[in-house]
Amino acid sequence: MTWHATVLTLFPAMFPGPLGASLAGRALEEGLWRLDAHDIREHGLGRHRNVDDTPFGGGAGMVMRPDVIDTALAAHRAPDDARPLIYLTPRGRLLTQADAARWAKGPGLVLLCGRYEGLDQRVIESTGAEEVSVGDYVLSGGEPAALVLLDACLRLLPGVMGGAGSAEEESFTDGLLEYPHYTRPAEWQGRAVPPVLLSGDHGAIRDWRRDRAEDATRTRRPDLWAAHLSQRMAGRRSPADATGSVATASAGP
Ligand code: 6GU
Repeated sequence: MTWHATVLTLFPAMFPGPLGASLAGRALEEGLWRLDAHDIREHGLGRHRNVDDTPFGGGAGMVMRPDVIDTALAAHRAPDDARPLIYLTPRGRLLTQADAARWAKGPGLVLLCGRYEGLDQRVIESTGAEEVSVGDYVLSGGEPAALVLLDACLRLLPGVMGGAGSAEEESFTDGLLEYPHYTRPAEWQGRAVPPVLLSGDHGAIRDWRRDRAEDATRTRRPDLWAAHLSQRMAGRRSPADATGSVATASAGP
């Protein structure tokens, strides 16, 4: 089965949006993945197709009604649908590369995009939707976040990228920011390319790139650097240590 994304939104015209261009767009045309964006308003109530109401307890903004969301979900997601249901919200846990890798291996995703102040809490709970955020800033709705999440998954699908971003390269920069890149001309506006890159010494180039990746991570992203270091230490530890038994000396450098 082809990887299938279903999006529930008040703005279906935002899809595929930027994903219709470039590699994901080509892959969509080739049938390597499938996208259905549905308008939640089609399930709105009354003559005005209302989807939201004022918050109990007062306050600013509007809240999307649980009954409307539930009906929209039921219409576009079969009871036996194995795809994870994700609600895009700045209250969610932060999206990671590991999420994208896991979801890319699965059958696809159902993405629920909120507007206004968000969804009634009860329908989040009753559907078991996973709440995901794409960063610590506030967007006007979940749609751009859904596009970001989809892009992160799509580039990992077989055949979507032309074999670029190979497994070797990913393990080389495992948990690190990328090293800087250079191309012709070798000198430009008085700036030379680092000489090692012109040396033809592939061992030295590998070491230089590794150093630059580590430096960048340490200085720009101390959070990633700390995670990388603890991963590195865990990798050196024996399986017995990982289970919490008494520490023994680890082997090797
Ligand atoms: Cl998923 N939604 C909105 N509205 N804002 C966000 C977000 C999501 N992730 C970061 N900011």
